[in-house]
Amino acid sequence: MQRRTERSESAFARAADVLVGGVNSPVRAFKAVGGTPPVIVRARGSAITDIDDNTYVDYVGSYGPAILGHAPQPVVTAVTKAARRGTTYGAPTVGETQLAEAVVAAMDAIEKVRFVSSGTEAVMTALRLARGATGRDKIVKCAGGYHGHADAMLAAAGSGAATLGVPSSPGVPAATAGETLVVDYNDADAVADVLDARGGDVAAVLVEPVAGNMGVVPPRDGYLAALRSACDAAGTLLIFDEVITGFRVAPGGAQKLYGVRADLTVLGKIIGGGLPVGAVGGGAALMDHLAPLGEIYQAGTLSGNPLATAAGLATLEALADDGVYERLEATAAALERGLRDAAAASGLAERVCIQRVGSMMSCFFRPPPVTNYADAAASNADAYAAFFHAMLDAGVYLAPGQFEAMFVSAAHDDGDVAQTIVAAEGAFAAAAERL
Ligand code: KE4
Repeated sequence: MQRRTERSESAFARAADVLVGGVNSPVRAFKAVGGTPPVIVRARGSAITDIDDNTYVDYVGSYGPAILGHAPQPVVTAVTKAARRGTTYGAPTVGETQLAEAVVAAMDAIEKVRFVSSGTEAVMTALRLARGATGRDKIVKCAGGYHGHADAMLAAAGSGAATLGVPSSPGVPAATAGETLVVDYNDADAVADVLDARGGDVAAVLVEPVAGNMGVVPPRDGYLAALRSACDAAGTLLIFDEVITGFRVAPGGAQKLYGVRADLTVLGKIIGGGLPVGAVGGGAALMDHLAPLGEIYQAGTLSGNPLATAAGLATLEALADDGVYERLEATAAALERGLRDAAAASGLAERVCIQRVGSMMSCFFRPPPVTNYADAAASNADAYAAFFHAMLDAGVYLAPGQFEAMFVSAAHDDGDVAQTIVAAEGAFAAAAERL
């Protein structure tokens, strides 16, 4: 497909005059893959269209929220109706209660919820709640785990694993990063060792139960259960960041899929149906430490916004329909098989690593397996960039970075999968030249 790009190029140049890097979130700027990002004008179902009128099969899905596909009618109807009643009141509404009830009904470990306006804000709230409730300051996170851009989360591994974190961004005080201990994902012994040594100082272990920000990396058998046991032994809270996996990998999130309950759960993306919603949830006794019942302060002008909660509720109601998750699984499994076949056709069967959990998956340009961030970081970024651009030119829109996930939606059909596989045959050939 000969993509026209003139209008995107001029629109993006105009954006760069007033928006830093032309974007409002860095990944969108294509720095990891090069080139000019298509400037999007509309999306419907599995398709997304740019200002040059190129239409693509979309596997970014806004990095997770668009599990129903774009502009699903139930969501459009709910948001339109809500907007006619006003966009925000700064007061209690029935809609936020209904969304919270839907979350509580689906997530066994959640009895109460606090809504906020982003995943970052939800993680910030969960960390403050954990620290306030335990009286402890340290947080353990995994290298390659992304939990939003709050200072405490912008901590990289210090020298050697499980040492005090060091800032991974200018502007983060060393003292703040130093309150974060960084271990490898999928290394339960590292967490057990840290908690044995410092458990009395550690408020919480925070983990993406299925890693989605180093590419898709599933938990090893027993890993999540081992974290649960280690936290129980140390009196440390276990926080699952399910901003991606919540309502993605199962109606009850990764907790339902793997049978391990978290003390606090962070949600976002899908529960907002494409509008700004984040949430932290947990047992009532723990959650009631938050103001106004408890002493731990947290607030937000647009938290529980009527449009956002209407979009979220319509999304969760649509996901509750019979067969949705079965269809997501069938489509994603067919796509995975097709991608594996396309890779093999280019002689890459043993030189790429495709990993999938439900309707989220990644293709790493390195031999399998990928079990942690160090494995993921050893992928060939040039090969990914070649694959990405070949797919884009063939009408398939992937995330512009190796460390993101591909998301299949309920709107993707057999035709989309067939088009994607044909595109992948050429794209793997292009990538093979870089490997
Ligand atoms: P937001 O603040 O972006 O709503 O959520 C932060 C967050 C928290 N936890 C997890 C597991 C997440 O994946 C995210 C955000 N994910 C990225 C995609 N890797 C959002 C895309 C972006 O940064 O533009």
